[in-house]
Amino acid sequence: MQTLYSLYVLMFLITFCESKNHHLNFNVSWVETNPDGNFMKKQIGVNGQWPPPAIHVNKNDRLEIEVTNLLSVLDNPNQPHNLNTSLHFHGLFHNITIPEWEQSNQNDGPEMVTGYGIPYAETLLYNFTVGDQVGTYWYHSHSGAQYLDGLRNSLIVHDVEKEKEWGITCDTTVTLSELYYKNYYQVMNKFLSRFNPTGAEPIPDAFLFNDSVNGTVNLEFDSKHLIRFINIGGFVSQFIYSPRLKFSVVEVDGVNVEPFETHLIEIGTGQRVSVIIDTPSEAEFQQMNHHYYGLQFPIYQIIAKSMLDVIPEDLELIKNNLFLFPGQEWPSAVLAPEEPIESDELEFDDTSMTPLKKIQSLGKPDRQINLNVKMENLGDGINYAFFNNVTYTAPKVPTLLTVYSAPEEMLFDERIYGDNINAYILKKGEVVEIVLNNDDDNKHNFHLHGHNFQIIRKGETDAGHYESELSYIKDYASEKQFPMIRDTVFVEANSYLVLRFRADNPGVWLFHCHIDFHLEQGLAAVFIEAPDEIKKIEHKGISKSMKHIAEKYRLPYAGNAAANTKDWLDLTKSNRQHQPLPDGFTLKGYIALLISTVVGIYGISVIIQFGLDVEDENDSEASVAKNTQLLNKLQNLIADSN
Ligand SMILES: *[C@@H]1O[C@H](CO)[C@@H](O)[C@H](O)[C@H]1NC(C)=O
Ligand SMILES: *[C@@H]1O[C@H](CO)[C@@H](O)[C@H](O)[C@H]1NC(C)=O
Ligand SMILES: *[C@@H]1O[C@H](CO)[C@@H](O)[C@H](O)[C@H]1NC(C)=O
Ligand SMILES: *[C@@H]1O[C@H](CO)[C@@H](O)[C@H](O)[C@H]1NC(C)=O
Ligand SMILES: *[C@@H]1O[C@H](CO)[C@@H](O)[C@H](O)[C@H]1NC(C)=O
Ligand SMILES: *[C@@H]1O[C@H](CO)[C@@H](O)[C@H](O)[C@H]1NC(C)=O
Ligand SMILES: *[C@@H]1O[C@H](CO)[C@@H](O)[C@H](O)[C@H]1NC(C)=O
Ligand SMILES: [Cu+2]
Repeated sequence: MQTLYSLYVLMFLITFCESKNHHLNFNVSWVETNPDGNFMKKQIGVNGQWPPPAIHVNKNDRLEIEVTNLLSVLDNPNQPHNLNTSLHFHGLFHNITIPEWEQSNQNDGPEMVTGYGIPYAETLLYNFTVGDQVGTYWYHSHSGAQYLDGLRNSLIVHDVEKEKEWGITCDTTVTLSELYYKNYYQVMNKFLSRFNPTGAEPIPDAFLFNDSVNGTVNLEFDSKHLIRFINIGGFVSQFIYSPRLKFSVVEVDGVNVEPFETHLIEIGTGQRVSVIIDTPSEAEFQQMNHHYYGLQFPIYQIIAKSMLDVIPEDLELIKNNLFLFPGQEWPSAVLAPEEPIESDELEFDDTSMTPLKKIQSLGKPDRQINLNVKMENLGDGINYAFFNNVTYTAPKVPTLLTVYSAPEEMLFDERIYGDNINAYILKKGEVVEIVLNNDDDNKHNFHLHGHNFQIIRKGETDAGHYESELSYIKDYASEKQFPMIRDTVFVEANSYLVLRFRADNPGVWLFHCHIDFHLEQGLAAVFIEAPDEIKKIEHKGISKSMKHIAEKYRLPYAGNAAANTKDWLDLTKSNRQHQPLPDGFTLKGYIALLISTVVGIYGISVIIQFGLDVEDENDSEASVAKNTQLLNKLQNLIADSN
């Protein structure tokens, strides 16, 4: 399967010598692709190839990646304007406190958090060491929802000793993602629109298995295979179900775990789960003729259907892929699962796993941060996502550049970072507890940059709010002694999460939902960790290549969130979210208004043609979802007639 897409850079050198420098040039440009065999789509590739290269390095290696933005309108005429790009290295800590590592927080990458995006025809250098981190990571654009167009792939940090200890002879990666036939800015325009008042997420056109379909994973007899599954998509969670060969989960999000045996894993966007398969000998294999599967060894890729608002009839939610043993070929038909599968009923409990390295629960927090998640419309009719009452609205100066430029005495004053980014200042060394209550009836998966965290509590679906006062008065003995640690975790619908980490990594770190649509709706907070240390260690400030970009494009690289360098507490010119909808203006009322507008312009026939429930007094979820879908169609109609 991969022969078509096998043009990638492989830099994995099994060497036992000291750390190595990997210098890469990434020319980022549009590439014609057809990953599912059904649609030619312009996607974002690197050096003329898509998918972008899988990066393989060893522990302690350094990566120098020079990224040049060549996203030309000539190569993709539907591009509305010049697009920025950027890279983020999901799961890597970029620890600046170790002088020998010589690296900057600027390498983390999200636009307007640690720097500016890379404009067309400009180049930015990312230069960092992976340090002592090992395992499965990935990189992706962090400019809007851009990575939905393919600028993402795996970043594997090999730990040669560990791989020897596991006794593996094969090590491969399988990425999971979704494919939209439209380009990301088109998808986003339609999504973040007053014609989509319920915030219904766009439905993917296809789902990919290692950037293709009908995937195969070749196995050898009598050997141990490591398979690193990564969800590099931007929306739905996916399950991998292997009814015949058992998985032994050994690594989750770069954290080695006590081997956990299962046939089913779940991987939300941003998450990684690595498994070992201990394969049969050839003789054993011959005996494995199953009453239903025969000698087929399926890998079912199951889409978490509850996350989709509307399910088109022709969208396959269970995809067939196969393990192939030597001599086997792709059969004329792959068998469906023996028992019917309902994705809503599947469960993979990550909290029941235990990290291999015994790290005690961090115990009583020094600091508690309460974040309540909700989705709501603002006065512009668009559906936004909020932590508490704030939807992340990018500041005028990237937050890290505010840290670099602020006077010493202002650094710990939350106000300078702006009142619309959910800024939280953390003190060096304190134990931080995030209590996240999800008031939305969808599940979300949250990712913290610069850290992984202990999962202290994870409520079941509809468990409601976590009683946060309890965490101070209860005895911590009831907590799991060695809680699970990872960097991206689900909160179930109408439920809660309690996470803890130690603020031992000075930097400006984004905490956000890894469903890219929700991030674009503003579901993000910014942790400004030990700003005094950042300023001291990174006294050189903005990098040469970033400064060049800022100067050329007249972008401010000093000042508070409003780019004010004179009065640090004057934020009058900062970016702010829209005003709320007027009181008593409900979602249903909003839909009714839209419908009457549409009727006004196009007449009732359009409504009838689309079967919109104008008189529908029923505001059940199903009816709202249906109307939303129809409104989307109407919006297209309006767009087409313009
Ligand atoms: C994948 O398999 C399906 C079902 O057998 C087939 O219809 C389709 O053409 C295949 N697609 C590709 C790209 O191989
Ligand atoms: C990147 O593009 C530049 C300018 O078009 C070209 O000179 C360079 O060789 C390209 N680099 C790679 C690695 O393709
Ligand atoms: C990357 O950073 C290292 C450490 O500071 C430095 O030695 C090296 O020259 C840098 N690479 C480039 C291409 O500037
Ligand atoms: C690209 O980034 C520059 C700053 O780097 C910013 O001024 C501009 O608005 C961005 N453009 C887009 C399309 O996001
Ligand atoms: C998946 O694709 C990557 C390249 O992006 C390749 O290295 C890997 O071997 C592929 N995995 C399988 C199972 O073929
Ligand atoms: C959010 O609520 C707080 C406290 O009620 C208030 O001070 C702040 O101005 C509000 N922010 C926004 C953006 O509405
Ligand atoms: C960063 O490095 C320091 C050592 O200087 C260490 O104590 C800390 O745990 C590291 N932080 C992370 C997140 O790895
Ligand atoms: Cu979300």
